Amino acid sequence: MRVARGTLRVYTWRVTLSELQQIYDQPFFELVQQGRNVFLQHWKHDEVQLCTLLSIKTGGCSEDCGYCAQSARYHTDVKAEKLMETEEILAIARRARENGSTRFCMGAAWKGVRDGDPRFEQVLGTIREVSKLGMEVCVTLGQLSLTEARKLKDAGVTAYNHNIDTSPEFYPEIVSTHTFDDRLNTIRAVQDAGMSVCCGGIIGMGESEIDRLKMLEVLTNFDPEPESVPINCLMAMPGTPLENQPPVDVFELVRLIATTRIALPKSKVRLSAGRSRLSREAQALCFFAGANSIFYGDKLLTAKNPGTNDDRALMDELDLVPQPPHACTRDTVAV
Ligand code: SAM
Ligand code: DTB
Ligand code: SF4
Repeated sequence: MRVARGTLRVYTWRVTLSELQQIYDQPFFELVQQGRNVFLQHWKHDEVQLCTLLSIKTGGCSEDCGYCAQSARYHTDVKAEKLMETEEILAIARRARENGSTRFCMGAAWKGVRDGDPRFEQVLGTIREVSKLGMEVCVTLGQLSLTEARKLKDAGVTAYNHNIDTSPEFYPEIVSTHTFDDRLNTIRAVQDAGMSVCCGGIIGMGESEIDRLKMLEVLTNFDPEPESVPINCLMAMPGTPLENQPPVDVFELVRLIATTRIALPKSKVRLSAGRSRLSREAQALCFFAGANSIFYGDKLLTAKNPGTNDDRALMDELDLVPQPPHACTRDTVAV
């Protein structure tokens, strides 16, 4: 049953695994309709957040995440590069803002960051500059502790992306160089520093339906709930252990998006990696079911994304408009 948590903050609702299963197993159109209704209760019906993603440090990562082309352990097409300079990043961030993005997300292929490391200092300097542009600033730099999290917040980060990626049980099948609990500890540090958490996962790695729902169960237990939830479909990257995974069934994706929307009504649900393989109609169904954020730009970190012209045309055809920065749900006050 639903349990109200907290008395000082707005009430949040914890959804159990069996409730998630019941939601997910509804007849398809009932599920999609419920997702739509929950979405309309909390969000402007026609707004989609446009996020630009930039890989500021590509490849050469020590970790062995089985889906990732940036791991140094696999022979992929990705070459290791050094950390980009602030000016170069700033120029791209300015262009992203001119193109209508309201969130700028910078990703680094690192196991994590340490206070005192000159590269971390360099990233803090970059964030200070990017945050002056008025977009939401998100970074994904791997593991950190409270010290680094506080510094990132002070520099101007609004959200930290750190995905749990799948269920706790399936996680060790995909990654051996760090644990699911390591991921949770980083997320806790981000929350303790007062940053928003962007946390979601990947489907299509060989996990079961129950793994996907267990992942959602973990996300619904976050306190506070994640500000945004990226749902990535695996981009099967040549050279990685998961290179031969078949594509995700689109109706399974829509079911998961609707279930996420219902379980986490106030989170932005981001239709993330894998959009390049979805038809316009499939994407429209994802938006209808409750997705309200996308990565906007021809490239994700290393993999393909739909072109900006195609995305602009799709938004026009569906009468969707970009969500302004720092938008929040109807029942939440911006701080
Ligand atoms: N190194 C940091 C980390 O692991 O948190 C930040 C970058 S990492 C590439 C960010 C996220 O991208 C991963 O957690 C995963 O969800 C997603 N991702 C990476 N490769 C992917 C792929 N091939 N397909 C779909 N999502 C992917
Ligand atoms: C997230 O959940 N998806 C983005 C972002 N957070 C960093 C990354 C997708 C990466 C897709 C594979 C690639 O580009 O290498
Ligand atoms: Fe490294 Fe992140 Fe890729 Fe894992 S997902 S190999 S930690 S860049």
